Amino acid sequence: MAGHTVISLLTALCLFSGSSAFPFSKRQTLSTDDIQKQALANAYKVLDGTLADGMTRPSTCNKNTVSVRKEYGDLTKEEKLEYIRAVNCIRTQPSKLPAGKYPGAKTRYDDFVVVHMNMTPTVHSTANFMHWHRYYIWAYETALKTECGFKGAQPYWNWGKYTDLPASPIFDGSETSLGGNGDYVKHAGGLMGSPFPAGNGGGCVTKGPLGNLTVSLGPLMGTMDPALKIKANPSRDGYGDNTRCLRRDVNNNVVTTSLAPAYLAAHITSNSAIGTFQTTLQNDQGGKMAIHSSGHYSIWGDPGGDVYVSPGEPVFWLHHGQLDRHWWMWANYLSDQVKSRTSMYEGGTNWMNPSSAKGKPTDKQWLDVLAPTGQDGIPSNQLFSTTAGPFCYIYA
Ligand SMILES: *[C@@H]1O[C@H](CO)[C@@H](O)[C@H](O)[C@H]1NC(C)=O
Ligand SMILES: [Cu+2]
Repeated sequence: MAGHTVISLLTALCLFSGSSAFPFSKRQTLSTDDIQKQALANAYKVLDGTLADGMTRPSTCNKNTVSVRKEYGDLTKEEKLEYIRAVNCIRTQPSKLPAGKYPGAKTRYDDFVVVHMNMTPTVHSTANFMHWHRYYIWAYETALKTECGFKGAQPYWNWGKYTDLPASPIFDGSETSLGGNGDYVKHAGGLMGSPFPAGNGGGCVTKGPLGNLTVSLGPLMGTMDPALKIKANPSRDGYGDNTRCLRRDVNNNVVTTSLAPAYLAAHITSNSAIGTFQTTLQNDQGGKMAIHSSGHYSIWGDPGGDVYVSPGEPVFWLHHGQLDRHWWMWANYLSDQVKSRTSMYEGGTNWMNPSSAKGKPTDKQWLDVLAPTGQDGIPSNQLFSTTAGPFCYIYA
């Protein structure tokens, strides 16, 4: 079990980093809103067959059936409450993992955390990083639908939209939020990667619909101040039952820098190959925290700041939904690039080994007990498009 080996996040993030600064070579003319509009228009052309993306898709996925994932703040009150209901539901369904194997896995929600812990070294800083997480989020959305009767689509968090994240519809602590910030406790700032100061939370989340929620798996590679004395897991692999409160330190430290709309647009428009797109997304750039880590450390906390256990933070799915959208926008916003970008695949197969085998588009991806029946082991080349293979969704 690779989870036994605890390496520093800094090391992990730096493994594939080149020395070059963020490539701002092209003049920026498009905003993230422009990019979204173009990507959506092209995605519809792909669906009606007037633009080829090189994928074959079933006729059952079309303009009328495609599911539309929306930004959390754009959901109606009823849609937000329905999402919260479904999240609370999956947190009370029984685990489908072998009994006793993972004592901390008490609910169906915990199954998603365990599988992520198992997969961490082979799905981060690897060729399948975007593909596996797309597949994983879709499995979560599918479980909400099939196991909890969820009627909506998985929402995302548009990073660039909120300059005051603790006051955003996601975190404002209101009845339609995904819980508030953690209560304030004095703690040191983050030291991993590019250091950042502590925010106004750090303690248990006690407000909002997910207030007083507990987590039991991990920590395995927690990043919070040791002075907070977060309980160590009884098992070295992090799978033991370590029931404790969900902590957050929702903060604005990186939202105005590496999550600012202009920076995000530049990231999309200045990387034409998936290799540089992925590495610049995941590795800190010239003192700026990487986009992927920035989303995680804008929530931070326990287990949100723990690369293995982070899906235990319920907003994980909105952050990674946006990451999937960022990739979708990159692949789709230029009509003459849709076909080539859709099938681009580059990188290794293990984050701790830069000379690990190169990932191949035919490599199968695994979800274990999370996969809907008959849908495990789908190759990466069936996960290239959000409207082909097992998927049928777009972003609005
Ligand atoms: C969480 O627990 C505290 C202490 O028991 C209580 O005051 C608070 O109302 C609870 N919050 C929620 C959202 O249930
Ligand atoms: Cu992950």
